[in-house]
Amino acid sequence: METAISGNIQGFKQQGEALVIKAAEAEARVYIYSPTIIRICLSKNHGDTDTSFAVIQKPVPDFDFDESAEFIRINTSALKLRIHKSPLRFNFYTADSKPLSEDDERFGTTWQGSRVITYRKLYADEKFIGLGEKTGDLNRRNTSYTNWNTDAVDYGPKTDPLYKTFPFFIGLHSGLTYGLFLDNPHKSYFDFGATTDEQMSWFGADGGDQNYYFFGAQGVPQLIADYTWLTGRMEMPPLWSLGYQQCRWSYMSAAEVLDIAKTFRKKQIPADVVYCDIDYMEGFKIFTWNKKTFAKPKAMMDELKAMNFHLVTIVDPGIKIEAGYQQYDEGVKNGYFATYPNGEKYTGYVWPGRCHFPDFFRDNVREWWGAAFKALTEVGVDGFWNDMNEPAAWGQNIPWMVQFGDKDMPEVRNAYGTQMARATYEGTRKLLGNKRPFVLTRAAYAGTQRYSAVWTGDNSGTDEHMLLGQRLVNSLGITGMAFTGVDIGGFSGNPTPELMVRWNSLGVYTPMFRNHAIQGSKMREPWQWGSTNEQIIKKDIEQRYKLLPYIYSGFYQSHITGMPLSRTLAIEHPFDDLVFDTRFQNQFMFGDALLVAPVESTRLNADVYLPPGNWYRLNSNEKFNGDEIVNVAAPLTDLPVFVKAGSIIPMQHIVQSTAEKGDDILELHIWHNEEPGTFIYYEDDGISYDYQSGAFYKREIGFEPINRVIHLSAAAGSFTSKYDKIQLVLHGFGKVKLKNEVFTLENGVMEIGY
Ligand code: MIG
Repeated sequence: METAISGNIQGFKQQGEALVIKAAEAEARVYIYSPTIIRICLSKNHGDTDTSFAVIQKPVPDFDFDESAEFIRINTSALKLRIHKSPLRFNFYTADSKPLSEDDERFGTTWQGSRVITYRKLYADEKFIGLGEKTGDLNRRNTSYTNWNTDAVDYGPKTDPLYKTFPFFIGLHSGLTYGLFLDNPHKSYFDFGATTDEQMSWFGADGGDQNYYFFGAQGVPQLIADYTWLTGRMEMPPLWSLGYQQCRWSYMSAAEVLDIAKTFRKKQIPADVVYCDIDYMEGFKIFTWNKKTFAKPKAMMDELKAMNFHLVTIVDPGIKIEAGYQQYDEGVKNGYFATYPNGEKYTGYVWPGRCHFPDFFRDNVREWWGAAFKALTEVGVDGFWNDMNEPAAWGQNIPWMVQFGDKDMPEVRNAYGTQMARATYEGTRKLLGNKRPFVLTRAAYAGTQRYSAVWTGDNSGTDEHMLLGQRLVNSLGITGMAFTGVDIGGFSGNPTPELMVRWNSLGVYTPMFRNHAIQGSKMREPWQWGSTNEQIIKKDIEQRYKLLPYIYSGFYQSHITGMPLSRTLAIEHPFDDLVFDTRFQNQFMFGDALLVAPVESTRLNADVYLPPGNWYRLNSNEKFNGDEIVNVAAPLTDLPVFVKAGSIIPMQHIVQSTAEKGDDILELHIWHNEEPGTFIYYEDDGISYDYQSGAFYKREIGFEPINRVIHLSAAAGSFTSKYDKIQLVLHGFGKVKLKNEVFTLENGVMEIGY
């Protein structure tokens, strides 16, 4: 096959929002989205429509450029783009002309048949982070990846691809940061210097346009903010979904589901959510209830509700081929299923047997699918778990000619999961009125944060998986997915009691805290591990509930800026080599204040890298100087968690579920530092969309060591806090008069001296 290297420019002109550049092999279109975001779309044949599953913003209407003999020059306030004319190359610089990212001078963008690849210059000290749910190390230098959403049963620490596609990475070199998002759902490739002799980095896809967004903001948080501005941010999640979630494949009957919920309440172990995996259905038919084992779903739901439990039910895309089954009949009648080019419906085998698959790429199919959730919402279900949407069928190999929307399978496979999650979200959002649905999906493409949370699929019950799962969560956070979780305990296999205890303690600091296990495994609920372990797990879950005011405020940050709760240390310290050291690469900040060090269950002490600053151990207040590797005790009762000095953490007293109002007291924990500290506190009803029209409660909390004062700004928003009082809890302040004082919460400015 001949390789076509994009040749010299033949001409260029402004056309609508784009600068259109004609070269021998292709046409390039350049768009500006903001001073720090420039889009390049290279194509041999641009389509008439410009659609994206991910991007929700529009380019600026026009922009200035000029030319020299060698270059077309485009400047924004933050970036310089130099487009080399002969041959066509795209090079990005900072406003003060430092190279950020440049085409490989020799090759630039090339085509081999429909496959398009861009070769880029690799900088000697360049590191890479991102790509979302990808195994491997935090620093992706010298590795390569493929995006092709796959039901990655039994995946290991090196398996690629997994379930999701997030073609966004961040490059770090010379003290500079940049980001690159290849918005192309075809099978795609990223190589971060894995090529022999580290000659280049490269990215591209099997087909479609070389359509990429270049981000030039300085600082990883700024890049995440820009990427999530472009692809959207999550809504506020239902507060109940941040509580403890108990899942299993499967609780086999309504009686068993209720028994699980009752046991949590009896044992006073807080929890908010229980799940129904595939066995609640009649013959695995989506949107049905098993007539024998779940005979009275409404009665079950009423009982669950009375105990303050929410139920999440699973749905798979495969619709059983069975005349008389409503979804099958409707789907056939209206042509809602994916077909072969001759119009015949594609058939695959999954749990129900022979199935057809909804074509979620069509508006009317998504609407139909969304409306069908009535069978679940009408009895009171408000959480919806989307599984098998890579899409997966036994054998996995869907023929490449199967059509979705107006495309063939390989052109859009990577976006199928997102389109299913979107249909689920949009449908249930309508059905639930003003209530927030909780949607959880396994497969996803960039932008899924607008519709759904994600989990990392079928992991295993080993220490290695606990650690790699944390890296997946941290990496998903870089690519806009702030609401993420792993199967705590590991999906397959049986964890040791020690691992189960350790993993639950890490779950406290995971955006979604969900326990799940494969069919046939030993039961996993907190009381299955002996009474001593039960007490430890209970304490950990209680810790989660204490931290909910802090966690919810953290989700508000994700909603407003895209910053995830679980943050690799590389976000704040991109040029600190120790952060990428494989000994410390799993460490992360959980929100602004907490540094968490995951530790295997077999090790009872750990080396922890504390970045510059002062730190306190959360559970003992022991003080540490940062910029140090410290060896600390890591008993199963106390995962190494540190608080950054100067942090403010709002906490509440233990409740059994998020529906409980508790005792009205919001604790304000402050860890002393010489520098002032601030925290944005956010609260709303946790259930409805009223926050979007002003019904929230938000205030800045600060402390100033020089003036010895703690202050709260006046409360913004029309919501009334559920807390009436605040209690100051001061750590590391030495002898002060107000150590545990309680104050009435006022809405105006509050100043408290200490
Ligand atoms: O073929 O619904 O990843 O969480 O329990 C397995 C049964 C299908 C895979 C999911 C897992 C779920 C399981 N599902």
